[in-house]
Amino acid sequence: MQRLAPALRQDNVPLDLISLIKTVLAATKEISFRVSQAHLGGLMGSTLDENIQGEVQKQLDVVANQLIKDVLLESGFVKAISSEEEDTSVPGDENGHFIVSFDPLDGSSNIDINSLIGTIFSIHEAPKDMAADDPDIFKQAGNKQVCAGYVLYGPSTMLVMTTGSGTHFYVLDRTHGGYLLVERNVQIPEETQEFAINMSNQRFWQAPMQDYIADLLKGDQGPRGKNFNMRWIAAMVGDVHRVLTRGGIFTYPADNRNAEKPYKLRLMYEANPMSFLIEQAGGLSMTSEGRIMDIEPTSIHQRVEVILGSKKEVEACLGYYK
Ligand code: AFP
Repeated sequence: MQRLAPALRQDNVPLDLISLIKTVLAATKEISFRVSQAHLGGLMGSTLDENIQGEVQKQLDVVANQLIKDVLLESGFVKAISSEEEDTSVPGDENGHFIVSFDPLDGSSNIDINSLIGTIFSIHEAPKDMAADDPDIFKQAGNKQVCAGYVLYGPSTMLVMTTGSGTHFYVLDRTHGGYLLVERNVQIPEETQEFAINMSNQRFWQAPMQDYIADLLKGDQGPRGKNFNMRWIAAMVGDVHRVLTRGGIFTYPADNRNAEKPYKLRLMYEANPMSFLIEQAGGLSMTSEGRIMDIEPTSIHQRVEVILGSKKEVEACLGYYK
């Protein structure tokens, strides 16, 4: 099996980006170890703090954030970082070529139940004419990402990553401590009979999503003429990994639970990197109005509607919004 660096060189990834990727992944190996230690490491449960988005921070969230933040800021490759767990962007090296957005531990509510969690990251080139401490440095659309990926801390630790030459799967080989390529150019089947949505929010969705899901539930008796199965992991990394592996549609639609917060998922460190991975695997990643990666961001913690997965199923869903 190919090791990470040769696999990246085969895709003509520049050496400084390879070095940055290896830096991010060094932190994920440490997080993988800490996650596997669970109670033994004394890191279970919540801290007394909330992040800027009003969510209770778990101890592992804080530790994972600190690990990634430290390695990135010490590396010299990074001009600034932004994280789900940081209020604002954090300046790094003025001469750094890249900016990195990340969710250190996605799916925090799964930590206490020993279920799937992961780290999501998104890398852009740093604009040369902007200062490291200017938060506007992050106002770049997802279509300008040079790398995106996640590390899934499951029964095995898997890296799923793209640098724009396909989406590839790697597994962390604990015997030598490196990520090995296990599947190159993953392709999402165009059609599916599996959907992922938090059904408990059904009464809050807009009419088109209500109608779409109602038709899926009618199965072979309804207009779709086939039965659908449902899955919900409550960690986007887990749901997107299933979609990349065997197809499906995953959505966190707009809802009217809170008029000031119609969307749940974050653009910069959830939706954009996942969109890059999904599109590179032949899938679609959209809002009901257009392509997620074409959104021009207005703020670091911006939230967005997400409808992604198997091409034909995403198109079928979007058909209800026309
Ligand atoms: P946190 O990691 O911030 O707790 O949230 C995870 C997440 O943003 C995303 O990974 C899941 O798809 C979604 O929330 C789950 O949301 P529900 O709470 O509605 O199940």
